[in-house]
Amino acid sequence: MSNTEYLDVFLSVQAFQEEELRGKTAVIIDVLRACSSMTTALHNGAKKIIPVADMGDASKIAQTMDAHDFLLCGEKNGVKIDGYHLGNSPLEYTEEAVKDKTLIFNTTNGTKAIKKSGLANHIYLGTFLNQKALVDELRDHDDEIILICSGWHGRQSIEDTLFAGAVIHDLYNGTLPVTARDGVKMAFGLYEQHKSDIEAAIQASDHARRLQSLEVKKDIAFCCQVDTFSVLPGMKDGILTDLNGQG
Ligand code: 3SL
Repeated sequence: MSNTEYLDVFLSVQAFQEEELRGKTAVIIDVLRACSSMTTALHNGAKKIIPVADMGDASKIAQTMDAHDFLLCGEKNGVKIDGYHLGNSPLEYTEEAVKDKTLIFNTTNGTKAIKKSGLANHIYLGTFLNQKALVDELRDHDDEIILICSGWHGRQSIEDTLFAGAVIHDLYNGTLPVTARDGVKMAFGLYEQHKSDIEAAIQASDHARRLQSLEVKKDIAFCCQVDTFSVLPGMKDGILTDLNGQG
């Protein structure tokens, strides 16, 4: 990528207005754990994912579907929502659990970021798990790309900003032009500082501490794996599928 005018980073869901994404390419980042769970689910054969903003929308969609075809998935305060089939640990999204199912997905920050990006021309999910698949796709784009860090309740998160920095590092082959935008420079700088041990930086994050208190420590190491899957989760008409179709 040469033109620095065409890349920016928003550090949380509350850091942008929907109109700012009109006609652009949006990458939704929620490393811990929503995007990692959805990426894992598509790799393991989930038919499609319907991200929703809240439990009410999830229920309305579920009522229109055959009970055998869908799973209600997601969390509130990091814990599986009562009455849902699955929570938000990527380790739950096994082939046995999700193959050929439609997942109705509702989380605290990640699915809200997806829904807020509806005016974008292209919407992808980005995680360390599918980093190369995402970067390979972005290299083919000549439109404006916005990396959207889901963060936590409007605040920035180290894990999401680090992944944005990893994508920026790859897109610019490790050398950032001085004309890069502030958010791009911040994410790139954070990545340069921690690229030798990403997991250590994320294990020391605010969100990792929240997850450790919920006894889901294994999720953190899983979400820090790089290029584990070749899936490219992409949105069309409100539905996420694997655009690489390989799973
Ligand atoms: O914020 C979200 O969307 C979730 O990823 C948060 S949690 O990891 O399930 O707590």
